[in-house]
Amino acid sequence: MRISRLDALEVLDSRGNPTVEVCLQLEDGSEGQALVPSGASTGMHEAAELRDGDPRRYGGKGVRKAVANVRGEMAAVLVGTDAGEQRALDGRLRELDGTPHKSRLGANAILAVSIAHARAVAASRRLPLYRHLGGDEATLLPVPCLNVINGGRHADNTLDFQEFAIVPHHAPSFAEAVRMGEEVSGSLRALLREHGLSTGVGDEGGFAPDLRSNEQAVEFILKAIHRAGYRPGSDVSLALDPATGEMWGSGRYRFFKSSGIERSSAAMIALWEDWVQRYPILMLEDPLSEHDWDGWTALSSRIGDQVELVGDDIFSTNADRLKRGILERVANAILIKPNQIGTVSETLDCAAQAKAAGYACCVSQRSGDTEDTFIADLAVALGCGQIKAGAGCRGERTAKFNRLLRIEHELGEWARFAGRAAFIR
Ligand code: 2PG
Ligand code: MG
Repeated sequence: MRISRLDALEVLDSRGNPTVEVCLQLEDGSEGQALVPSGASTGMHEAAELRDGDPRRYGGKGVRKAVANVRGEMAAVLVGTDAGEQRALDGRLRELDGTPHKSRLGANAILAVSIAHARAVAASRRLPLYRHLGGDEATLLPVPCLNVINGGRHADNTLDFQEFAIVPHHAPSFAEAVRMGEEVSGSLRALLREHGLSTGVGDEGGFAPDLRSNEQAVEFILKAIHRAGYRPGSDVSLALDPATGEMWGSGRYRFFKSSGIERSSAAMIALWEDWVQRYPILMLEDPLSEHDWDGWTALSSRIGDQVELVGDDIFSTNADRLKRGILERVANAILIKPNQIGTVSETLDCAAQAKAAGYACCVSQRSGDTEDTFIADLAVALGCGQIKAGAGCRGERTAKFNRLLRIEHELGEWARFAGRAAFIR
């Protein structure tokens, strides 16, 4: 089956920034489309997004060069050739780019082609994307982590920590978990209103109130869980992504939005030990910076048996970095973001490596996202049981939840819900 057409254009992401959309067609008429997301709190080792840098358009954020690379160089090489296996296509794209971080053609251009290819081949095989990528065993629906309070680089408020999420794990199905999550979210909205706080939302759809402290965000969420009729810890737990890479500088962590106080790595470790004791935290992502490997090792040995410690920036969905992490006993889980590495097959390989080492995987959105639902299918294909896709609010976030609701519906009695067992502790 040959690739008959490859097209691209500049469209918008949820922050109103330009991003790449690709459409790839096969000679049997099957078609795959893809839009790529973009992060705000990015790791240093992520694959490189290609932006135009022309200050006269979108403040330099245009992606016309990336689009031109798809329509020009990539189309010239791929159109008319056998669509083949995903791995072969991704290998060709990497080779064509020729740089370690996909900076020449742009990881945004490469990933869009890679995902569009996966979708076109799935369509040609008449399979849903999750089954095309994950095979017949792809029947496990992930537990959704709903990011109900936004801070850090994702909101203009007083919170240093980026994501305060709820994890409705004690549910019989994905649909029921989403319902529980939305009910807690509704209680939280009411609580914030009662306290005269803003219920406007941040980049990932969670509320973004000006609170006194990061702890207060947790306290509000725990109250909201109770008010919605659920038990914190037993029915609905917490997941935090403080994204501490954004707080890091000169070997210390600065609480840059609240107090301005700086803490050493040891003091941050003490803070997390305390929080994990006090609050029902199931998942703690990027509790330390990607530059603080020693801190990560120390933290992992201290609380790695009590909580899922997820490496986002430190691993950047990169199999080599994960390998080092496994050797140095850093974290016990990895965040999987396709655009951190830039192709579908490298994303699948990284997740497979994590699984083989006994690490949990959580598939994730980016803070600048789109209506593309690839990560929903990816989570089911991997059978990893965890996804973070923002709050159940804002179209680019609900698109993922709605896709998972449809997958669950389509699987019918074959569908299984991951529940608490998907988490490492
Ligand atoms: C994160 C992400 C997604 P960003 O840090 O995990 O929630 O944020 O896309 O800004 O890196
Ligand atoms: Mg993160």
